[in-house]
Amino acid sequence: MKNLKIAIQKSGRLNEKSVQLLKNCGLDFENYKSSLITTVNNFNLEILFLRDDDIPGYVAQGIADLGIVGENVIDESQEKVTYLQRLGFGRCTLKIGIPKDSDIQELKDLQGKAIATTYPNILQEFLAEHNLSAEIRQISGSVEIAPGLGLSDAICDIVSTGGTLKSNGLKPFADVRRSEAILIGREGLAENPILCELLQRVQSVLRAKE
Ligand code: PRT
Ligand code: ZN
Repeated sequence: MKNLKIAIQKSGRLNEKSVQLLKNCGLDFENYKSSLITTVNNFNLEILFLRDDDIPGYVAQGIADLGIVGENVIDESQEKVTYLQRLGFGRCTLKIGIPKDSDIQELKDLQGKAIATTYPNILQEFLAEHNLSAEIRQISGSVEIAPGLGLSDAICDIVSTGGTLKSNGLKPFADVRRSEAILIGREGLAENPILCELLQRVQSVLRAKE
């Protein structure tokens, strides 16, 4: 039977837990940091190590059959993929943060303001849901310093402990969406016997953790 390919994050916050989950499923593979693809010795699976942002697109295009990636990244990508299993790690919330001394008090005060983010699509959807229009300033990182530099009135970024907001003179203002790591698949994969076996193993690993 043809091997399936699963894409996981090469390095970063989801890498270690993704590797651990696959190992806990009984999969035997070398976790080479330098190679971008590895074959599982005892299961019909190959593992691709990618930037997380590329995972939804690879799966949507069928270059990878499966992927492990944060919901925030899936939503932002707007790619069409199937949710197979919520994985319970990588939990965080995409939030709007404002300077500690900001005069923004209610959601409607965001009207016409500038908001810096690396998540322009999710933010646009959130603003539209609340009938707001704001200027979305898309930047590629270090979003939390934007208000201090006079680049924006607010930010929209991932928060987990809140420490980064605080140390940049910001406070959480509104929750945009929660996120956790998800096992995704390309469309039309549902009946695949390798996937069924893998999914059963993943679910029993998750159950054992409860
Ligand atoms: O290199 P690559 O593109 O693959 O990785 P990346 O740098 O884009 O992502 P990475 O590794 O930082 O995060 C991967 C995924 O982990 C994210 O897409 C989220 O789904 C999830 N996750 C969980 C987080 C956090 N927690 C998190 N705290 N992603 C980012 N952060 C950052 C956040 O951007 C902010 O700068 O941590 C800072 C806030 O943390 P606190 O604890 O100070 O609030
Ligand atoms: Zn990324």
